[in-house]
This record gives sequence, C-alpha cells and structure tokens, in this order.
Amino acid sequence: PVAVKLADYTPYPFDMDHVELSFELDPDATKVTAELKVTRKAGAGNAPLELDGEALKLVSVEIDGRALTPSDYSLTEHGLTLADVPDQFTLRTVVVIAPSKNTALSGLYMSGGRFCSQCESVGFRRITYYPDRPDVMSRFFVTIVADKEACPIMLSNGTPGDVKDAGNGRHTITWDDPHKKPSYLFALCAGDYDVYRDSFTTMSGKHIDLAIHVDKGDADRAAWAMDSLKRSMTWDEQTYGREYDLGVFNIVAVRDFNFGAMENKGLNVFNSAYVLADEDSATDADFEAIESIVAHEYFHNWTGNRITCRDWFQLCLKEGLTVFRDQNFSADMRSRPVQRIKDVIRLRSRQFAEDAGPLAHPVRPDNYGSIDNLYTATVYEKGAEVIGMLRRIIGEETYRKGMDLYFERHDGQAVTIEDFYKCFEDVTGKDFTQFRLWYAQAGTPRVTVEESWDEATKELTINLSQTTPPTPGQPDKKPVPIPLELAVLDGKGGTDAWMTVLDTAETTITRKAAAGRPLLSVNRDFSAPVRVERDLTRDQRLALVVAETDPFNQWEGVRTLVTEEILKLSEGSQTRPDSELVGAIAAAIRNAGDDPALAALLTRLPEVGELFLEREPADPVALHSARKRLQAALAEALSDTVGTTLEAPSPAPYAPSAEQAGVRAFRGACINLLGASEDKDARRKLLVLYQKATNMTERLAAMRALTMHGECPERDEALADFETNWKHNPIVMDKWFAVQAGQGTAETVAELAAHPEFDLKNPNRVRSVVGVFSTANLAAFHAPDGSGYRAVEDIILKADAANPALAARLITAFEQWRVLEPKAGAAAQATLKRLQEAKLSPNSADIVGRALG
Ligand code: HT7
Ligand code: ZN
Repeated sequence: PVAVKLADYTPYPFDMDHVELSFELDPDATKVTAELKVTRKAGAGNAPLELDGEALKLVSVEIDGRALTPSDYSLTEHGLTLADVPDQFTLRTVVVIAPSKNTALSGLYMSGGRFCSQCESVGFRRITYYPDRPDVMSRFFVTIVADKEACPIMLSNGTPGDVKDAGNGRHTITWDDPHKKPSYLFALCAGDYDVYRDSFTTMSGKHIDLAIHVDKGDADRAAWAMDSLKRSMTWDEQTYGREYDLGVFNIVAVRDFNFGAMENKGLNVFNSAYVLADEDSATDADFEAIESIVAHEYFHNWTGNRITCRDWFQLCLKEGLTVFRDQNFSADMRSRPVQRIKDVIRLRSRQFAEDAGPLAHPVRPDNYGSIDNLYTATVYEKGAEVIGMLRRIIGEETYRKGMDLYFERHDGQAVTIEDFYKCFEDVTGKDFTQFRLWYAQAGTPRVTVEESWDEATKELTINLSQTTPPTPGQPDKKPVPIPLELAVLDGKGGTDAWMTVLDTAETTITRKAAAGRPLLSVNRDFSAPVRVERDLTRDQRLALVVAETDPFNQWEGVRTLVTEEILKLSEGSQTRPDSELVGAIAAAIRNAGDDPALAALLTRLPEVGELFLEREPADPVALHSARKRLQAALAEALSDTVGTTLEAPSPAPYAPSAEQAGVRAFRGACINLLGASEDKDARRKLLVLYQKATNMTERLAAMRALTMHGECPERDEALADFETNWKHNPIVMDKWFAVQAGQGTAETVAELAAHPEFDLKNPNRVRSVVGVFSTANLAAFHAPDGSGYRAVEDIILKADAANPALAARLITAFEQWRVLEPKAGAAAQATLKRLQEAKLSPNSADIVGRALG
C-alpha cells in the first residue's frame, strides 16, 4: 500500500454543515440517499469536491435538483469527484449497497439477521459518497425505512422522532443528532432485539433513557453492562466534571464484530462478548472486561466525540487518553495496585513486544500504509502511559485544570496532539516540546540504575542513565523526560520517597540516609513505561522484596526473581528450580494472603511472550518447559495452601464484586497450580472441582488446568461436558475453543478448525482458535518444525479473503520471527514469504511487508 503521511495533511476545502441520510433497508439491496449541504471554505480556490466511496453502486447524482450525467463527474473504485461545483449547493446522491454480502464488517452489514454498522475509521465510505475524514463534522439527520416485522427497532445517533407507517408492511423513523460529528461516529442498527432499560439523572438533573439491545432471550444478561454504564456516567461527572449530553443513550450488542466495541455518538455498538454476562456463563475476568470497555466507550463521548481527531495520525489523542481514563475508573472501582499490575502485564506483553519488533512505531505515527493497522498497543496502551506520566509530572490538580481547559477550548472541534499539549502549557506555563518526544519516538527506553554508598557521609549516590534502542526508520533517539518515582527504604517500613524526572542521557542524585545503607526502590508504581536495568544479586533482590513498601514494586520484585530463574532453567545453567528461591516466592504469596487478588497475581508466572523480551535468540520450547518446571515446584511448595484454599467453599451467594473476584482469583490460581502439579491425584481433584464449581470462573479454571495435563480421560470428560452444556451459547463456546487452542498442538488447531461450530466469518471464534494459539501458546505456535505456522496459514488466508482487518491482526503474531531460535525463525520467515506471495488484502500485505522488513 502507498503510505499516507502526516506531513501531507491539508484541510478539506468545503464545509458540510448539514447531512440528511435516508436508508431503505434491505439485506441484499439497501438504497441510501444522501443530501449534503455543501459550502466552499473561504480561500479554497476552485478545488473540486472529492468524496470517498467504496463498494457502492451509484444510482444518481444531483446538484440543487439538477440530475448529473457521467460526463459531469469522475467515478473510480475509491470515490466520486465533481470538478466544477458552485460555492454553495445541495448534493444529492443515491447508491445501493448489499449488507448481506459485507463480510469485512466495515460499513453496513448483517449480524444474526440484524443490520449493524461499523464506520471507524473508513467504513462510512462503504455506505455513501462522503468526505470520510474526521475533520469534516456535520449535523446528521437519519431516516430509516424498514420492514416492521424484521426490524421493529430502528436506531441511529442522537434523538429519535416518532415511528410512522411507511406502507407495504414497512415503517420509518428519523433520528436527529444535534452534535456535529465526523462520519466515523455515524451508526445505524435495526432489527428485532430484546431491550434492557434503565435511566440516569445527570448532575444537573437531566433525565437520560438508557437501553441495551441484545439478542432475543439475552436481556437479563445485560444487567452488569447497564450497572457499569451508570457507574461510568457518575465517575465522569465526579472525576472530570463531564455530563452526558443527549436524552437517550443506546447500546447494541452484536455477535460479529472486529473489535471490542465502538463509541458512535449516543449509539455504542458492542461485541456481544463485552455486554452479556451472568454468574453462570461469565468469569470474573469477563465482568471486569465488560466494566472497563463499557466505561471506555462511554468516556469517548467527551474524549473522542465532542472533541475528535483532526486526522488518523492523532488517534492516540482519543485512544490513549480514553484508555488512561478507563484504567483509572477501574482502579477506583476495584484495587488500584492490582489494576496497575494488570495494566503493566498487558503493556509489557503487547506493547513492549511491539516496540521491540519490526512493527514498532511511535505513539503518533507519521505515516501509515493501512489505516486499520493503526489500532495498536502502542497507540492505545503506551498512549495511556504517556498521559499517566503527564499527570504524574504536573500533579493531579493541574492535570484536571489542563483537561478543563481542553474541554472548554476545543469542544466541537477536530484537533491535534499539539492542541492538547498547548492547554497544559497554558495552565502550567511550562514547555512540553521535549515531553512530546514520547509521541514521536518509537522504542522502549532503558533506564540503567547504578548506586554506591558512602558510609562516612551516609550518602547514597544514584546514577541514572537512559537510552532508547533504534527502531525501523529511527536509528538515533534523543533522551525523553522520564518521571521516576524513587524511594530509599530502611527495611523496617521506613520510606523516603520522591520523584525525579530524568530528562538527560545521564544524571546523578545523592540521598542521605539516617542510619545504615538503605535499599533503593526504583520506578515505583511503574511511574514510566521503561525497562529498568540494575545489576543486583539474587540476595539483594530478595532483600528488596522484603523491604519494599510499594505494592507494585513488591510484585515487580518477585516477577524479576521469577523471570531470572526461568531464564536460567531454560538455558541449562541450572537444572532444577532453586528451592530457597521457590520457598521465598511461596512465602511472598502466603504473606499477600490479606489481598487475595494480589496473591493470585504473584502466582502468575510471566508468559513465554514476555520472556522473549529478555533473551535473543528466544527459544519458546525451552522457555515453556522451564516455566512449567518452576510452576510445578511452586505447586509443590504451596500444596498446603492450595489444599486448604480449595477445601473452603467459594464465596456465596455469588456477586461480581471486586472483593469476591479477588477470592476467586486466588482460588483460580490454586486450581492452576494443581494443573501444573505433578501430584498423581491432581487430575481427579480437578475433575471434581470442575464438576462442583458454582461459577464460571472456577469451572473454566478447572477445565483449563485439566488441559494442562494433556490428553487424559478427566480432561476429555470435562471438555465433553462443557460442550454439551454450553453449545447453545457462542460466547461461552469461544472459551471452550480458546482453552484447547491455548494448550494444544498444531493438530489441536486443525481439529478445532474442522469443528462444525468453527466459523471463519465470526471474528470472536477465529480469534478464540488462531488468535489464542498464536499469542498464548507460543511453544506450539513457534514449534521448530513449523507445524504451528502451517496450522494457521490456511485459516489466515481464508479469513483474509472475507475480513482483511481480522486477518491482518492475526498475522501480527509473526512479528517476533527475527528474535526466535534459528529453526523456528526460518520457518516463520518462510511462512511470511509464502503469505507475501499469496494475493493478500492491503491490510495483511502491509503487516507482512513490515514484518519482513
Ligand atoms: N474506537 C474504536 C475502534 C474500533 C475499530 C477500529 C478498526 C476496526 C474496527 C473497530 N471497531 C472499533 C474502539 C475503541 O477504541 O473504543
Ligand atoms: Zn477507544
């Protein structure tokens, strides 16, 4: 694909103040009429009117009621151009589209027999001819005409008018969205749904009707999503002073969706996996994910919708900021340290890996080949970390002042990262030019920490230095401002904490201590998204874990020890896990007993993908085996704790509360340890746990733990039972597929892909097999004989023909091929080359091309 460049941005030469759309819905031939009120901008010269359009059948074009002939315009497969247009006019186009044939799930498509749209980022051009770019903002009026029986409910953005009869068994409605918006926030959903309703009164006393639209029979399973929505609305009022701005807020759950959810104005569309939950069918992780995604999409109403992006290079303006907001919401709803640890695990496993490979790019890229591939962990997760650093540096109160100014100054506009930082410059009087390097430089900075102690002066001298490794297209990096939370610890709970901003390549700090040599705690709370390098012995690290007073760093200390141990085992410099270390980890887990969620996180060993970052070349098979050995040793050391924990009953009656979820998380961790255990009786115990489980969290944990034991009658019994009980529920069946893909071999993938319920057109199902296998089962995926790659290659090719955005994302699993041990690396490279030779979509070709470099 030809690269689009940030430097080439030019404003659109026309204003498009008012848009009237009319849809005559039909799965095979929907007629879309668009009336655009167009005004040439002052100084726009005689620029032609260029409209984007793809996969549209053009029926007619009129200007101010005058029909045009093909000689009056130019039509290509990417759009419609009108050369000589007046300075002010009404353009009317009629097109026909076929939602039933739309398998890309971008534009207007069918899911479960219902109409559904997805326009971000460039789906609107598959609905009608339009300047499909975020800086063109219009007021939309949308009329829908549909069959009364097939579509009793017809939804779009804004405020609904009355439903009227349209003859021939059809009816019609018009929606008016008073807030100007870009086309990517347009949505239309129509069909027969069950509706879960509620209401919310805003801080200024306005009444809002809330509704969640789901498949027939699923309404009760929307209660948690509704509860999450109301809590999000309250949180945004209390934390950012932001109130909802329409009389209705609708959510629609759809089965076939390329992503988690979409923040269309007043009409959020969700992947049904992030709406539907009840105690029988959903795990605590599901409840948590629903809470955070509902909040994320709701928060976009201000950070994304009221203030949007000038162009797609500014994606992090809405996404990084909104992830930061949803992470803080979750931290307030649950435990802040536990939330921080989970966010960091996700950041390291996805974003650090991206930053270390051929797909590395800055938080705000300056060029792209395929726009769907911009939705990355770097834009989202690192984008959120950057906002977190900004807040840390300027303090919470000043951050809020800057945000208030941003909302006041830019409401209703499409803006840039520079506009955002100008607000913070204006409230602080500081210059953020160097800070904005975080948006321009790819790669994870490394901070090296060296210390020396002067017994005579009682001074600890701390030397801090930073470097950022080269990334594709960026060989040389400048120092970035790194806010480091530091503390010296006296080992008796005494903590002298402060923050320093490392904004040069190197600096030296001294800190006085009252008594003997203190221990140094660095990057507390993971204050900056960097890799910290310290040359400490195991004993020094153990002492630091014991003395540590920051919960994040307590976990981090154990994590580092565990990582070093797995690396030693995988490299053969040690054959068996060190019993003293295993004992110390087990003690740390037992000591965290007051906070079971934290204890559960301590038992969770780093995944193989995260270990890749530590060694080059990486040997997934050796790492997996070393990890298993350490897990088995830990299971043995904790066997008493595991026994007593699992003998106690699970909390009852069930509630998806953070407190109960913490207890179940530790029970789940114990079940997992049984999965790793070499105890002969473990399988029988796990089958009993599976059968007696009173909730999905523990039932699934037991089934997963049984699959860790490989082929055995107990595993087969659990899998068969699960399938029989849940075959009617696709969201739960995705877990059944995922559990097997996450533990099995290439053969397992082939079997799962041949299962009658495997559906190449359903992204959730494809991800639960191919996505899970290639990202969570790395020893099998990266098998040196290439069998793992062969198992997914054909599925990816077939998926690409139907849904390029989905396939491109699956191919990113190959991004680490260069760091793999030679056999797997060569097999991965050969697979990428074969894919490159196949006729791939532009999305997938973009990933393959960049991955091969
Ligand atoms: N803003 C939404 C992004 C999204 C998306 C992007 C590409 C293809 C399909 C998509 N569906 C939703 C989701 C969000 O970040 O809130
Ligand atoms: Zn988002």
